[in-house]
Amino acid sequence: MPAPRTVLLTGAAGGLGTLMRGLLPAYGYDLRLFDLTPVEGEPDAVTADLGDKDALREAVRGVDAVIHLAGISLEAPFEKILRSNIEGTYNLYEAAREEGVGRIVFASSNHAIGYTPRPLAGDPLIPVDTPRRPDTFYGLSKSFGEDLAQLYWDKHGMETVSVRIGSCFMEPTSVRMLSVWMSPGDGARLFHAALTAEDVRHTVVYGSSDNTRLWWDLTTARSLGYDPQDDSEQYADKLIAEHGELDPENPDHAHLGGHFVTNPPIWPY
Ligand code: NAI
Ligand code: 15L
Repeated sequence: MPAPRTVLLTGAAGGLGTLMRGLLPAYGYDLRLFDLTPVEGEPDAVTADLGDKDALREAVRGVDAVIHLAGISLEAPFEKILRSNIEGTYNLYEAAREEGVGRIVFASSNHAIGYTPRPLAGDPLIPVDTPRRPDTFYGLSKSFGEDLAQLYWDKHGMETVSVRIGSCFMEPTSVRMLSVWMSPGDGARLFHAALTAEDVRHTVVYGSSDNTRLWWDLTTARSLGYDPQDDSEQYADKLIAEHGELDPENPDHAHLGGHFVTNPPIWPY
């Protein structure tokens, strides 16, 4: 596959989309933007719902690849998750198939495996082939997305890198995030690797920086050429002084998905 240049970024108005709009053009990408919400300062962005198949078809026409970030990013009633994340992701894959787009980078989430016990000191890192254990309907939709990606590789030869993102924000804000944080710079490095690696078929990777307190195995991400540069450890003293160390008896601290297991944040719209 020739290196992609024109890339559709869905979810461009969101938190991660905004960070990536700032960082990815430096890698030489020409971004086409798509979101339900207008993208500030971007009059050419497509403002449409993932349920609008015609808009999606037009948006993917002529692009080399898609970074699919759009969707509900927290917990919500099943019917809403069904529409935006399950049907919406299916609509995107169908549009991409019909228009001959060869590569998708899918924003999966750590919440596809959120019920997995988080490793304690001395335990092995969590591998990418650990059984999926979604912690919410939201996590379930990411699990669906990964299976959809596998189906579209097996049946149609469309490639996907499913990135099980940890927490991609400017800084980690909890002790859990010391383990799962992905700096925005490393996020852009990983998306670039996922867009340009050869023969990815359907590859699942974890999306985080090279954190000292890492819970999962970054080998598969590194095999795409990802070379993380950041480590959350610089924030550890401050966060631990504020919140204390994780308590393995507390269910929020005992599972990879953190408080999504017991009391997930709810999508406000
Ligand atoms: P966000 O909630 O800030 O952005 C999501 C964007 O998707 C919003 O701009 C929203 O308008 C758009 N959207 C929602 N439903 C839509 C629909 N039906 N049609 C078109 N657009 C729609 O979320 P964030 O943090 O930017 O995350 C982006 C993606 O990455 C999401 O898929 C999320 O699940 C995933 N992710 C993010 C993580 C993070 O740390 N930021 C961690 C794990 C996964
Ligand atoms: C996610 O999947 C969410 O989209 C994001 O808002 C964070 O909550 C992140 O996981 C996390 O686990 O910190």
